[in-house]
Amino acid sequence: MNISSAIFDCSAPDLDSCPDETLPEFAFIGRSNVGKSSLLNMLAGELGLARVSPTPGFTKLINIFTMNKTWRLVDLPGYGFAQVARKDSARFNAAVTDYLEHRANLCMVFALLDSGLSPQAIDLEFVGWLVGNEVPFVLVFTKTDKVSAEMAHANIAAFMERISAWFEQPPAIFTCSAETGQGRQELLGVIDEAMTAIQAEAKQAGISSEDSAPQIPKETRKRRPDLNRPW
Ligand SMILES: Nc1nc2c(ncn2[C@@H]2O[C@H](COP(=O)(O)OP(=O)(O)OP(=O)(O)O)[C@@H](O)[C@H]2O)c(=O)[nH]1
Ligand SMILES: [Mg+2]
Repeated sequence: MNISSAIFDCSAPDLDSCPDETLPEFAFIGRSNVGKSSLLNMLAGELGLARVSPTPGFTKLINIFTMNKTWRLVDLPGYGFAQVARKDSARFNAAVTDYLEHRANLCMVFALLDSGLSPQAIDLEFVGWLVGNEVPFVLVFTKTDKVSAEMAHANIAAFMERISAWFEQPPAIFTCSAETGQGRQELLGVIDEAMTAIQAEAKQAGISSEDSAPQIPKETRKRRPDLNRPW
């Protein structure tokens, strides 16, 4: 997939301030500093699109970018940043959980984990939350340029071992580096595949609307039972 245009749309403090739900969205979530904003820039092919910082807790709003005029990337505030957690007295940012639970045009979440770290309690807790709330997600292990392939492999295997009992079918796993661009084609492939499925869904919905309610494929319904997609 080629990215022909990447445009900053808006920064929203909460779900109600997000733009209309007409375009499919793909969101990045993970611990503060894991590399969400950097990965967004890497996929977009534009270094300065989302703001990156070595200071954890840098992204504080829901930042939305429109890609190729047809879908959006969403940079979410990270979790696990001590000061934010203390102030809000909540483990995870309420605007983020609200967005993940209720955004009807959310197609896929990229749940980011640091490939250089052994399984972290807060990441396990968050992935458990995604599973419990039936949010569709893939796992993306970041910063592969900073760690040996053996170490990354061991950390990924340890994480998968910890979560394996939660699924019949484990989530797809990807690795990436915002420094080297590793993983870019694979992650754009996830978006491409989802967009193709959505286009098919929309076509089917259009055809079937003459004599019955728009049909959402069974697989999609299974993932998000209450989802009422806008397309
Ligand atoms: N070596 C290396 N550094 C990275 C990579 N991705 C991000 N970083 C660095 O990690 C730091 C945090 O990156 P961000 O992209 O701002 O992380 P974030 O997850 O958006 O962080 P918050 O907005 O605070 O939640 C920055 O100093 C980045 O330059 C990577 O793939 N490789
Ligand atoms: Mg950020």
